[in-house]
Amino acid sequence: MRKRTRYGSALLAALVLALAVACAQRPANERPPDTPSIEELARTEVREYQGKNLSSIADFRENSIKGPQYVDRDTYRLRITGLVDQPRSLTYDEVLADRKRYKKVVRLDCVEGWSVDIRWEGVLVRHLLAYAGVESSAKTVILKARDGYSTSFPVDYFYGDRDIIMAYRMNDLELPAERGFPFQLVAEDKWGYKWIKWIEEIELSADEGYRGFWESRGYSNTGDRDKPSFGED
Ligand SMILES: Nc1nc2c(c(=O)[nH]1)N[C@H]1C(S)=C(S)[C@@H](COP(=O)(O)O)O[C@H]1N2
Ligand SMILES: [Mo]
Repeated sequence: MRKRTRYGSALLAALVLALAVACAQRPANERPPDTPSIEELARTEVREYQGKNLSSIADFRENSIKGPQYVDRDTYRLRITGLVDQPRSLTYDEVLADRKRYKKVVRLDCVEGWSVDIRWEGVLVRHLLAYAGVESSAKTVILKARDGYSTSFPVDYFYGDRDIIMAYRMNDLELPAERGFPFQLVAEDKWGYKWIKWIEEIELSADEGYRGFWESRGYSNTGDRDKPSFGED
């Protein structure tokens, strides 16, 4: 009797362990079972701001290099690395905590010929940079994502006239997985491929020649929306 109980609890422990391992190893591109679809979420989004229509979260064409990434809120960390005074690793809540929230309507233009006007809410990238302390030798901000995607900007881009934000909400909804949860860069004045989703690292670098995923495949490194997206620089 006692033996059987012990056997039973060992089996239970093994099952729990197997389950834990299975969960921990769920690939980020595997959709968790209880995830609402974009269409379901779209029923609760805000579609108007100051008398102007906004696009829907469902109007984007999903064409990410590895499909949507399902990032776990609890284990997520945003790392700020490289040429900084103090490398940082922030939880989702820490990124949002005590930081001023910025809201603005900004259009995303994809090089494939579609656009969306969305009301974004996020934190200022330069506040995050200041939190780590940018060294004077840093010239480039390289952003890296869960799917292996990356893109980059001169440090100055984040200190210009525009308040460049990293968004965690769109149209008054938390960013859905397909749209880059937890964070997407709102890269104003830049082509859509500069709007990196699922950001998990912000690296400060001295390498002014760095090229991200599409940039190293022929797309413009500056990615200015008023210039051709292919070739040029
Ligand atoms: N991590 C990551 N971010 C990404 C991409 C990607 O493949 N991976 N695609 C980019 C492109 S080309 C566009 S147009 C915008 C919007 O893409 P979506 O419509 O797939 O959301 O996300 C950008 N950010
Ligand atoms: Mo794009």
